[in-house]
Amino acid sequence: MRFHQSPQLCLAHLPSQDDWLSLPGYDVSSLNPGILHIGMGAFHRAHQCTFFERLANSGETACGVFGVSLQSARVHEALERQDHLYSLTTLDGVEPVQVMGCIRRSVGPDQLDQALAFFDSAELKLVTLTVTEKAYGDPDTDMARFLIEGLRRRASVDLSLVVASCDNLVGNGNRLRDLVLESLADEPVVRHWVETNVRFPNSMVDSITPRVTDDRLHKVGLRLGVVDEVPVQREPFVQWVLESCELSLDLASVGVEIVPDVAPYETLKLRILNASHSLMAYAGPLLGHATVHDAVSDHLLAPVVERFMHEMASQLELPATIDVDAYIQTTLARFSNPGVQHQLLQIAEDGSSKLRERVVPALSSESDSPLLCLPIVFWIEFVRRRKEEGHAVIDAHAEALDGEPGAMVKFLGIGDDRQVTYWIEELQKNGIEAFLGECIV
Ligand code: CS2
Repeated sequence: MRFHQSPQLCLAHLPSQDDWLSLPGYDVSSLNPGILHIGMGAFHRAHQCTFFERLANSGETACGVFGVSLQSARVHEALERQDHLYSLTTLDGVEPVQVMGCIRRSVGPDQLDQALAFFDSAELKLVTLTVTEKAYGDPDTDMARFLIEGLRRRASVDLSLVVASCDNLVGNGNRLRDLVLESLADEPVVRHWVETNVRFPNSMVDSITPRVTDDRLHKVGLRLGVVDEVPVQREPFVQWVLESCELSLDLASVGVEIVPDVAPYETLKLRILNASHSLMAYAGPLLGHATVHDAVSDHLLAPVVERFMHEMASQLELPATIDVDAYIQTTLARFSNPGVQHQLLQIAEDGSSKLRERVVPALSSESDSPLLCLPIVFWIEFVRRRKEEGHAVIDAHAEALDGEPGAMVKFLGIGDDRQVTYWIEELQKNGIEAFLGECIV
C-alpha cells in the first residue's frame, strides 16, 4: 500500500503547500526553544502549540518548544525521526491540515538531564505542563521531582520564570505552586527564591481533542503524501485563558486571553463542559453509544444533559459579563459536531480524579437537585458493568473501585452518600431508559 511505502514527514520530505495543507511560514531551523513543556501528549500538541505556532508564524523566533516526556519515549522518538514536525487536523473539513514546526527539541524519560540543563539558560522564558489531574495530589511524582530539580537549578542562576499549568483543574497554578512549595519545605533558601521569583499563573485551556485512530493516521498519510507517526486532531474551537503575569512572549497577540482572574472561566468550563462530558461518558455506554455526538443526539439523554448544564450553572456565581445561556448553547453545538468522533471511553478514563474536579465541588454547595450527582451515579454503574463484563477500568485507582456505591462515593470524598445510593438503586431497578425518561424529571 502506498501509505506504508511513503517516506516519513521531515524537513527533507516536506509535502507541498496547497489549499488543503499549510506549512510553517517561518524558517523552522531558526526557531529557538524558549518554552519547556512537560507532557508531550496530544492535548499539548493540539492546543498550546496552536498558539506557539501562530507566534512563530508572526515572526517571533524565541517560541520554540523543548518537549519533555516523563513517562514514555514513544512521542519523543517519533518526533525526532520527523525533525519534530507533525500535523494538526482540525475536525471541520474546512481548515487545511497544518504541519506544525514549533516543537524544536524533545527528550524522553532517559534524557532528563538535558532538559534540566535548559533551566540554567536565560533563553528559557516559560514552562508549561499538561500532566493530567492525577499528577497534582502527590509531591512524589515524576513531574514534581523533575520540576523541583529544575527550579533548584533556576534558583542557582537567579533567573525569574513563569510556570503555567495547562491541566484541567480549578486553581491549577495555585495548586502547582502549593505542591512545589510544600516539597521545598526543607530547603528554605530555594523555597523563598521560588516564592519571590517564579509565577504560577492559573489558566483555563479548552479544545476537544479526540485520540487519533488508525483511520485518521491513514487519512493524514494520504493528505500529506508522507507518513506522520504522531499526528493530532482537534475541534475548531480553541481557547486559552491565562492569568496575567510578566512574560516576554506576546501570547495575547495570538489569541491567548490574558485576564486578572481565571477562576470564573475555569469553573464554568469544568462544571458545564467537563462535567457533562463525564455524565455522557458514563451514561452513553449504558445506552449503547460510543461517541459524544451519539450520546448528545439520544432523545432521552440529550434533555437530561441540557437540564444538568442549567442546574450546574445555577450553582455558579459568575460575573455579569459571562452569558451562561450562550455558553451552554455553544457547548451543546460543539458536542453535536458530527466530524468530532470523540469516544466516550476516552473521557471515561480516570473518573476518580476527574469527578473530584468537575462534579464533587458542586455537591458541596447546598442543593437537593438529583441532577448534579448524576455523573457519579452513572460512573458507579459504568464501573460495575465494565468489571462484570470483564473489561479493564482505566483509572489510576482502578483497584479501589469495586462498583459498591457507598465505598465509591466515600472514595470521592463525599460525606453523605444517601442521594447517590438512592439514585443508583432507582437506576438499577428501572433500567436506564425509564430512569432517564421517568425518574429524573
Ligand atoms: C474531557 C476533556 O476527556 C475528558 O475528560 O472532558 O478532555 C475535554 O475534552 C477537554 O477538557 C476540552 O477542553
